[in-house]
Amino acid sequence: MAPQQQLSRRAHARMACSSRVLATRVLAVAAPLAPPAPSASPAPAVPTVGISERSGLKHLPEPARARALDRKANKFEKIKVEKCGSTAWTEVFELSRLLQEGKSTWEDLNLDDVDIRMKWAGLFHRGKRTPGKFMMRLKLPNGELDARQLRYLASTIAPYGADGCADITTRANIQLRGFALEDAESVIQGLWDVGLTSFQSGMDSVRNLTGNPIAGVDPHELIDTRPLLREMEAMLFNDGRGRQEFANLPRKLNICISSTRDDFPHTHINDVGYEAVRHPESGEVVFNVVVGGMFSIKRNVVSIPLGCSITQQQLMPFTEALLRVFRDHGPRGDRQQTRLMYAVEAIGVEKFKQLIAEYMGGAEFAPPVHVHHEQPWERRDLMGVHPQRQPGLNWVGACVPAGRLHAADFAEMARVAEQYGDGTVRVTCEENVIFVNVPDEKIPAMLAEPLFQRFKVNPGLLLRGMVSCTGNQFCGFAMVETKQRAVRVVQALEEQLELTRPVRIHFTGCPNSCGQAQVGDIGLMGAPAKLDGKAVEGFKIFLGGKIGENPELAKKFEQGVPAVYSHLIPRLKEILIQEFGAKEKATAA
Ligand code: SRM
Ligand code: SF4
Repeated sequence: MAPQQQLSRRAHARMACSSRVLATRVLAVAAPLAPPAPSASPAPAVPTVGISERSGLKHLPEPARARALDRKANKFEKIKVEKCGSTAWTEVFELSRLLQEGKSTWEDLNLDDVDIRMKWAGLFHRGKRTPGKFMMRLKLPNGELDARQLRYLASTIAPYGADGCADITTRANIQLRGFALEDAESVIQGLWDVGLTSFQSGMDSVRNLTGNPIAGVDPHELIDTRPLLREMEAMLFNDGRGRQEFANLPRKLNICISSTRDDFPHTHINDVGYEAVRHPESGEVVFNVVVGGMFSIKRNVVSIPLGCSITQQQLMPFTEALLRVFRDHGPRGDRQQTRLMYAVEAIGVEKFKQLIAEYMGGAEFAPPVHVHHEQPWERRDLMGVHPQRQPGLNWVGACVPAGRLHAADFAEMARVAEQYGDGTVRVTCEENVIFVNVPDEKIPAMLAEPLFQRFKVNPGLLLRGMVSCTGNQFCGFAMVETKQRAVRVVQALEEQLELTRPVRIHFTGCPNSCGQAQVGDIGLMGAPAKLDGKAVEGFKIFLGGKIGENPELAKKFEQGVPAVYSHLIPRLKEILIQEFGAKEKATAA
């Protein structure tokens, strides 16, 4: 029976099954795939007597254990108590093999494994839109990929034909689409072989680590964020094999390191932001710590200073200790109130900092470093050709409309990166791609490559700043289609308007705001609307997001705007004319 049919049957079963467990075949608990993770600071002892090997309680010390068991704990805590998300990565190979060999069927599967726990292995069942197919989210510290990895990614989605595509994400990462669970083993193994991983990219774990997309070639950076983020990734996730100790956080956690005044990775909307600053006395580069930035359905808030700076030597143990404090002391009740900001607010900033110091064995932190700049700094535009700090070399930023990629694109990016650059690329939080280390003399031939007909190095003033989340093509939360609509709307606006400055338009399919509507000059968030008295797909409009130095979140401007082109395009035209100085093109009048 096709997974689609099985799933609809299973969907009915889900409603009838109060225990939420359908498994008729219980998979044996596989041995952990790798040795224990390296540890920068000692973990508190966790008593495990009487707790099953598979329970999420196994890695939780008190008082987190009590919170996870509390009757007010949210449903995901109950799912984790029953069986830890880390089992998804210890079982996924066996599961995939059993399915492939016909020794197991979709009907044998545990629904919580398929729809929830697999996310710890980076496998997201797209049950609502494409039943039976999975999205695989990678981990890509600093958004960096080399040609071998790009070619491998092409090979993973190519077999799925029209279903196989990929997206650059708003956390400078890659998501692959179209997978059958049967293929998980070979793809994950293949990712490891080329130095990539999908483990711990979803659910209550740390998301992709973001940094400066032009790290190492940037004339203005204070520090190269790549080695720091690679080390952090290796430490937090056991070299991509998964670290069970951090598989049961109260909620997801976003971490970034910013090394320039541009704040490319948006420290203000990350749960943990490390802002590189040069200490005026020692000359050393240290990190001011900000915490608690987040978007959600219930709350959108920028991060607050933790009131300290840390040294480069403290960066890894500090991060590890912060995660343990969050794991052990973070709230596990109402799911909408479990992000880091809630933990910091409940514990108090000073006490939270003190706990981190204690978990580090009595560390001391310096006060934050205040840096005064005489001149304001305009956040740099990464599109186009730019001289690197290495004389004679350039980085080339190209616009990938809405971040959508296909197998052939990965292969072309690999070829172009090798032929003209150093064989590597970086993907950005704006869902674009950057080629690095291109010698001056190779620029003209490189720009003549067919790839740049589609991925333009000098896109229009709207397209260059356009961002879009996944939307209803694949995402079950979406209230609207986003990616195709974003490209079409922006194209129409560029055809009809004369713009004098870039305007960043962010499309996001629902209030989770993965497309960061509150970050855009204009933010469009999927929301209900009515047209001629009938419910239609619509948007809430936000205006005035500022990024870089002194960031601000966009504010709600209007709601209930129908998403149909005949309404949306004229309304956006008016906004661009009234608020952003655009003019109607003479030919379009
Ligand atoms: Fe997100 C959940 C896609 C960045 C806030 N996000 C989801 C899920 C996993 C929901 C689901 O299971 O379908 C979406 C998967 C759709 C799909 O098929 O692609 C999804 N989020 C994305 C991506 C792919 C959007 C994109 O097109 O780029 C981004 C993947 C980043 C990555 O590589 O890891 C993505 N999500 C974000 C961001 C932006 C950021 O990190 O700067 C946010 C807002 C910032 C934040 O997290 O504070 C974001 N996503 C959410 C939330 C709301 C979190 C909350 O605290 O309530 C959810 C819902 C949830 O976690 O329950 C969510
Ligand atoms: Fe899905 Fe909503 Fe996130 Fe868009 S914003 S990817 S629709 S959860």
